[in-house]
Amino acid sequence: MPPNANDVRLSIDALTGLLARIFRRNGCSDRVADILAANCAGAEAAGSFSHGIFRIDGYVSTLRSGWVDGAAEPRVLVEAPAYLAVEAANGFAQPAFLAAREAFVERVRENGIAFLAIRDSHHFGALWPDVTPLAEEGLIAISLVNSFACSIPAGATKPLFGTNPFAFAAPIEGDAPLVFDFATTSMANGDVQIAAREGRQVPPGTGVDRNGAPTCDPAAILDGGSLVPFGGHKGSAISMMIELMVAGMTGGRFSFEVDWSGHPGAQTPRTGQIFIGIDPARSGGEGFAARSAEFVRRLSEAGLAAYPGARRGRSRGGADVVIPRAAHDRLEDHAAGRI
Ligand code: NDP
Ligand code: PYC
Repeated sequence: MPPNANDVRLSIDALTGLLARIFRRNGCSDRVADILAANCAGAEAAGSFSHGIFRIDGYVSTLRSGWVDGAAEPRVLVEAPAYLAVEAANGFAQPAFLAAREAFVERVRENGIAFLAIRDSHHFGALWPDVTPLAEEGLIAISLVNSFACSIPAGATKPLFGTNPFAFAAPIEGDAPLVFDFATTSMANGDVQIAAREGRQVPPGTGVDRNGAPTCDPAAILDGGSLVPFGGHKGSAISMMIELMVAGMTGGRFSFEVDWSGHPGAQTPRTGQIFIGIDPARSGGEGFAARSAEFVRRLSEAGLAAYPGARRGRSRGGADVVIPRAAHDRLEDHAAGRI
């Protein structure tokens, strides 16, 4: 169907190319530009709008502020047979992960399980593009990232945790991997920003204002207020674990240690990221692949129209992306250096 006059339709490849031009113009190496562009275009195409083209202004301002190094060269360190570390050197996390990916997968297959700890990295995207390809290769993958202090632990009074996303991917025999990936706050900070921009209220329970009073006004949450973890003490404990696993384990910053005040315009948290990879072919007993297929068949019988990841996995690759014309023009302006 043709888009209306206020929209622009383009292929994912065309959008990726346009975004890569923006990243290159703002100091990213060709490799980093291509990796970030693919992540961002993929998120936009999949409807993960909080980490799609909405983030481009933030990427540009953070790169221009000098807070992040768009051409950083990650260094991969073998700490133990099944434990790799990556020193991201103040670059983005996705290129740091990809620098270690082959060695990580080798170690997962050799040992049945491996851990990858990335430190001194920035993650400003969705995590599912990091973990889904691992499940497509037959592995189970978990990835965790912390961000910046904008969430009040359950029972506390001040923000300490980040929005701390949690991603999980598992292969399903004969079908798309099962993948979930979400912030451990009531809402991702990006979605609060989008709600504020569009003048929409957020649901009750999303956050508090600067006085600690519950509010549905996204601007009040962003302006001195705070998000809260999802699910009360349960989500709060998961967010707490993510701080420990990501910052504690990697040597990266805790969310409360992120201080970008010396870099006006900086928006990408400088923290870390971890991956746990498991080779389910090593599990004893009945094969995981067959068990997983039976599991999703039962989910369907129980009435679930699509398990998480199925929609995106089954429609992979082909469809065009439709974006508002004003947003597209702004991307072209960024790419041409007019803004
Ligand atoms: P959502 O609350 O939108 O949840 C998304 C996940 O839940 C997806 O895996 C989705 O699967 C699944 N899902 C959604 N609805 C249902 C449902 N009704 N039944 C079953 N599963 C469902 O995610 P968030 O808004 O919290 O996060 C959005 C993105 O933001 C994530 O990709 C996350 O990584 C990213 N993020 C990144 C941060 C960073 O520091 N880099 C910080 C915070 C968030 P499906 O897509 O298949 O429907
Ligand atoms: O949307 O919560 C978010 C977020 C934080 C850092 C990157 N994205």
